[in-house]
Amino acid sequence: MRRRVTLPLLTTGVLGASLAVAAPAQAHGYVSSPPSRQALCAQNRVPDCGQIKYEPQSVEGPKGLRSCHAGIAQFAVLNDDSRNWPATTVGTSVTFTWVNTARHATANWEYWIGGTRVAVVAGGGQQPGATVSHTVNLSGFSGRQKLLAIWNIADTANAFYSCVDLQIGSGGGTPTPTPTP
Ligand SMILES: [Cu+2]
Repeated sequence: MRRRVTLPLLTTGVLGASLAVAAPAQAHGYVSSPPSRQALCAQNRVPDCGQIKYEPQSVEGPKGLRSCHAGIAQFAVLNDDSRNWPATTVGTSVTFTWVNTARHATANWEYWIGGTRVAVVAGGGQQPGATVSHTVNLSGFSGRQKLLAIWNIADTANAFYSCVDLQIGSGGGTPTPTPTP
């Protein structure tokens, strides 16, 4: 599905840019809250993201990947940890909300931190709503973490990927006081 949209864009330059703006009407899904990397790009909170800004819902690849960009070269910025992605400060219970611009029948949703699958939510092969929220228990993790959220589609070999940068812990958003000399 993604290829139909994006392959022409790679070869048509300026025309491609205008088509890309229209792309969000048709495809897929991504984590909007806490904001995923592609959401931050789409909201202009992180600059210079390239094409993903116009189609944050299009990070689609084979099931089983563990990258932020699903191996898609034009979305490689999403997998670049050196970009200093803003992290959302959260407690240990976090509600993740997906925006689904196409409501694909769902195998499940997975939430990973590093090599640990911290949560899985069954989809039952059903079509989800236009938004889906899951509350995930992240106790056992603290500090800055990169969480990978995965939406596994029931009737294709593919999944959608969203990386969410979190600052997990007791701070509750209170800045750490700066020591005075
Ligand atoms: Cu789709």
